[in-house]
Amino acid sequence: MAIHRSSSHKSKKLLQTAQPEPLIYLNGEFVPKGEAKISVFDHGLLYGDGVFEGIRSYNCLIFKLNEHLIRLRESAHTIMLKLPLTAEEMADAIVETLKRNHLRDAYIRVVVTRGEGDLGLDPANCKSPNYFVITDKIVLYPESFYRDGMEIITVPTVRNLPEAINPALKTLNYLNNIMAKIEAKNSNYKEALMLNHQGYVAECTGDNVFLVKNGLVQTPPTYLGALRGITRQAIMDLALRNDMPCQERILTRHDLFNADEAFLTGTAAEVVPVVKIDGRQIGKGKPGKVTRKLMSLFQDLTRKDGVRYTL
Ligand code: PXG
Repeated sequence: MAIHRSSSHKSKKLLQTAQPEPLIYLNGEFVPKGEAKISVFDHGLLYGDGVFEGIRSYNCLIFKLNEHLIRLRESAHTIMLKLPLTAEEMADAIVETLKRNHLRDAYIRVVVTRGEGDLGLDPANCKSPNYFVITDKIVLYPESFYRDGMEIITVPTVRNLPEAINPALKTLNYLNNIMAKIEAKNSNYKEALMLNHQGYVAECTGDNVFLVKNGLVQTPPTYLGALRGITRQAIMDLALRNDMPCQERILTRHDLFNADEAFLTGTAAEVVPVVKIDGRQIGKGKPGKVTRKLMSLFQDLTRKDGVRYTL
């Protein structure tokens, strides 16, 4: 037993020298992942009280950084959480974290919690927010989804009511989406379509939804219960700039089932074609022409548009 332990300890050490631990920017300092810890009394953990953003960089270009930082500020403003850093300071922290971790292509997670406090909901218990930036590799859907399209399923969990926890807020309270994800996975699907309380299409657990019908690109208005996705906005802009009419429309499942094409958008997913929903084939059952065009335009955009950094 002792021999086994010491040998596994040694191999771990060897691995560590080969690959240093990622650095996390935590409350103004860079700390190795293993030491990046916050209190069990943090209200982000105790109550989901905090905000976050998920951002990507492509070949040393941070995509839509400003838009993400604006959304972070707006989420924080609504929950009356004063951000400890200005947008410029946050941008600098993100760039520095990417540099220190030598990442050209990354998934960037920015989190600000209410901070450490007493037990009890009152945020006034918390003296100062905890904030951190994680930069990591991004895990994508399998390549086959982008080539052949994916299948999704509508789940029973209804999207949060905008009058309760508005889905426009990117808060640490993601259980609504997690429940939907669990339900999709219980049925062996990777993504869930969520409806709002009136039965209209809202969004997926971490992606916005689009359809194409008779050449018109459509996505639900966010007031029905969806995040104002930054990829969603980029796709709407790209469509309009490239002579593809695009509108916000109130959509039902029926509209989706009978669309010519459908796709999802999100920072993690980018643009992913959907070819089957609740067992109904969408269009010809393979990624459509408009979807493929938008995927390609989006890819071009991520390669030329963004905040540049050097390693
Ligand atoms: N809806 C919801 C509920 C989201 O959380 C989107 C739509 C797409 O928005 P953007 O701005 O990314 O186009 C999101 C974003 C992850 C992950 O780790 C999730 C998101 C973004 C990045 C990473 O699962 N969700």
